[in-house]
Amino acid sequence: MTNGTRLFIRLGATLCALSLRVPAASINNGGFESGFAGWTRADQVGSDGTFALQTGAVSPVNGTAVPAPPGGSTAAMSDAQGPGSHVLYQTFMATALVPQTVLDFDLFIGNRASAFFTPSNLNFATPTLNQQARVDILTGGADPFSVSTADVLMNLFQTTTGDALVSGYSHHASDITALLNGHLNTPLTLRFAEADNVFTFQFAVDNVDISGDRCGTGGIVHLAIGRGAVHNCTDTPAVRLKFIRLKPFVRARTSLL
Ligand SMILES: [Ca+2]
Repeated sequence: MTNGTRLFIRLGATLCALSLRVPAASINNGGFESGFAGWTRADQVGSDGTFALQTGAVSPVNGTAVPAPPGGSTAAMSDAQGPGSHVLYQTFMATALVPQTVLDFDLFIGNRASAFFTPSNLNFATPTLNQQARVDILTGGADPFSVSTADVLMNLFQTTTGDALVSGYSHHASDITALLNGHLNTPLTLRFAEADNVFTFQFAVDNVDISGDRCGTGGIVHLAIGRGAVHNCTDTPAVRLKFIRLKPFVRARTSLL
C-alpha cells in the first residue's frame, strides 16, 4: 500500500448510496475561536449586556461559575447585570441540492431566576415576564428579534416552563435537509436569542456546524484517502469497500466486517 493509492470507504449500518461531502451550506467560525467573525450581534434598545466571548469557567460580566466552552477555548455567552434581549445570528445559504444535512450546536442554559417565562416575543421591555432562550432559522431578511410564524422557518430549540434552570452544555442536532432543499439560493438566518427581565440569564453556544455528508438511511459516509482520515464516523460500519488501486482503473472488493 502506498500513499494516495488506496481508498477506504466505510458505509454506515445500512449500505447507502455513496455520496461525498457536499459543502452546499456552511457556518463560518461556528466555534467562536475567531471571535465573532462571521456573526452579527444585536441587543434590543435599552438592554443591558450582550453576547460576549466567554473563556474559562466564569461568565463574562457577572463572573458566575459556568461550564468551560466545550470546543476550543471560547464560546459565545449572553450575560448582563440588568434586563435585556440579545440575539446572535449568521446568514447561510444552500446553492445546490444537499444530501441529508444536519445542523449541530452545543448550548448552555444559565437561568438564575426561579422559572422560565416564555411569551411569544423577545421583548424584555414590557410588564410581561420574559425569561427565555430559543434558536431558530429565520427567513434571510427577517427582523432578528422576530418570532413571527411568517419569519420563523424552523424552531431548533426553545426553553419551556419546567426545564432545568441551569444545565451543562447539551448537544443539539437538527435535520435541515428539507429546509435547505426547499430554499435553494435563498439566504437563511440562524438565530440564537435570549430575553430576560426577571433575573440574570446566561445563554451560551459553541460548536455550531453543518454536516452535509450523511446518508439518507442514517449512516455516515467515511472517506479516507491515503493515511489521512477526512471525517470521523460514529456508526458501526457493516460493509467495507476497499479500492485497491487507482490505476489503470479502480478495482473494488467488498467484505463484511
Ligand atoms: Ca469554541
